[in-house]
Amino acid sequence: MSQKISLTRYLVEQQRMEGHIPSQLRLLLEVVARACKRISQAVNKGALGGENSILGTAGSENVQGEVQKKLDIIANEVLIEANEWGGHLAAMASEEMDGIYVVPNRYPQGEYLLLFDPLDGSSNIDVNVSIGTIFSVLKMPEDDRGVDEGDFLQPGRQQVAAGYCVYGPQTTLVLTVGDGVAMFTLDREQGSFVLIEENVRISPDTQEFAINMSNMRHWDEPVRRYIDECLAGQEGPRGKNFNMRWVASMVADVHRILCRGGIFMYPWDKREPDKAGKLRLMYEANPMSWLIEQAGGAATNGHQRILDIQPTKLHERVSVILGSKNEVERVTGYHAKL
Ligand code: P6P
Repeated sequence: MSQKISLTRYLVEQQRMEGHIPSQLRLLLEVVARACKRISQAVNKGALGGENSILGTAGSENVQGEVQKKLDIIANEVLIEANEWGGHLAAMASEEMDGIYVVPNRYPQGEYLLLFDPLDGSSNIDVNVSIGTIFSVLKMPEDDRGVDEGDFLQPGRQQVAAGYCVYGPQTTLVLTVGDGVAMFTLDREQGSFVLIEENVRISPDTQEFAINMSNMRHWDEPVRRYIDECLAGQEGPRGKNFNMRWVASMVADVHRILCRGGIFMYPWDKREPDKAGKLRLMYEANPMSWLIEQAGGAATNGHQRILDIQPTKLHERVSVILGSKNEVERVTGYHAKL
């Protein structure tokens, strides 16, 4: 039987043999993985908590103006508590927190910045559909002044690690440190993440698109053209039929694309023209775009590579078109013809 490789062993090998990651980053990623295990346990409880059920809303809103679910707050607290004392981080940023969280003085400060969406797709929590944690790691800029929000405003190409943990039929952690994409599934009997796939590759072509079709009347022309052509099927200009999926949980849609190809789009639309898009650049689009590129796919905002976008705000939003390279390039090309 082939020997099971744990996340710990994979990271030690990335540190020792590939020279890809220093020990501080390896240790940080181990802590994030342990936090995801704890979140997975909380998610799996569902309504079993009785009157202390972790389902339902927390009666508050986050900085995005979105109603917070109890699990959004629980997951955020788990990630903060797990990561603040280890000495790897200078600060953290979360979809669920207005400002950055600077590591308290009582703990040693490290050289990394951790950003996360603690529980992406939380509208699916109460109906038992896959959700997930998305994380991104940046290095502190090289200077000796204290950490502030400006230190986080780095383009996605500066990431040193990125990944997500999807809480679905399996709890699977997907990670890149710049040496391709590896997938690890949680072995609950062992209590550890076990390598199931490394060097994940996405086919450059696909017949499957993911978009929220209910927004069709609000889309810009290039997106409408692309989807209309997909819907025209083999009698249309594409000469092939397409399938559609939309989980309304980015982690689940991106995981499917990493597993079998596809294109995911959450484009700008005219409902709120001043907003670049719905999804957040720093802790959703950037980590997912790096994973997709590391697996041979592409990710743009319709006009430029997402990883080259220079952020101006921590909770900046962005239009997202990512997945199978040839399809992303086609949609981006339609935008260029505007
Ligand atoms: P809609 C979840 O709230 C999320 O941020 C992404 O995970 C998901 O792809 C998208 O929003 C779903 O948006 O408008 O379809 O509910």
